[in-house]
Amino acid sequence: MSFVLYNAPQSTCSQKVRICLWEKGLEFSEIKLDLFKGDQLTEEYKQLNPNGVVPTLVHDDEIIIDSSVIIEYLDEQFPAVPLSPATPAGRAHMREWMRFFEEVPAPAVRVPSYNRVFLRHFQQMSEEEFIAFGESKPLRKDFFLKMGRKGYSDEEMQQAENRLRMTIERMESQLQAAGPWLLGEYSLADICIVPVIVRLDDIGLGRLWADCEKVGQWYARFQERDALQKTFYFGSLLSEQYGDVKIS
Ligand SMILES: N[C@@H](CCC(=O)N[C@@H](CS)C(=O)NCC(=O)O)C(=O)O
Repeated sequence: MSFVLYNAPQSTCSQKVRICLWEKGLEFSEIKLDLFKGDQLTEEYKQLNPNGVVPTLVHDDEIIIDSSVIIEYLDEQFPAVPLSPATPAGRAHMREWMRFFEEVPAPAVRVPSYNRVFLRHFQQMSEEEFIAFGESKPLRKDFFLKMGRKGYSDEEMQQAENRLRMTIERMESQLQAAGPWLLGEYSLADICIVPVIVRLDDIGLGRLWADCEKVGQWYARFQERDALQKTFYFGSLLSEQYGDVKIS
């Protein structure tokens, strides 16, 4: 049995899958893609993942794409370490959280990440290079070209921060009601959101949960997990590459 994970050290979607693999105790090899060089946009990679994004998991001959799909696949295939509730209703509630995380905080966290860190790579490109890079993106061409090389406006930054804060407030209420993990027991729902929380912490937005005691405790508990420590090997945090990122 073999697992090859095409991913990027700093990508939050990739980190979700690495955490899940480590939690399951599954050995895997990593192929690291440089997303600024466009490794994810080559024809060869798009044969594996037509969306031109990471992560992609190759399990023996099976190619699985999309981080949430991958972690649900792993959980079904390898139930010895269960990461989903035992009942259909419990699993439905877990997926409600996962879909919410995909829809709200996952896109929102890209906004401060782009403005504070990623934008500098695009500003170094010529206009032609930038347009060609945007044109080659299967999923986010229009969004990318519309954003241009100026980044998001202050209003868009504020809206993203509001969505992230709303997520954290929902987590706080849920942890108060269920706890110590989002569904009481540790599950894929926790794995789905923790890379976003790590990213916010890393880029100096930890104040978003300064008054949320339960979220703070949940995060501290996560940091003690082996799977999290292994996932965040050196180079997985933006601050380890970009010295100026931790500004509040
Ligand atoms: N829904 C997809 C989204 C994947 C995604 O957006 N990946 C980002 C990194 S977290 C990426 O590859 N970005 C490169 C690009 O947009 O060119 C998933 O969860 O796997």
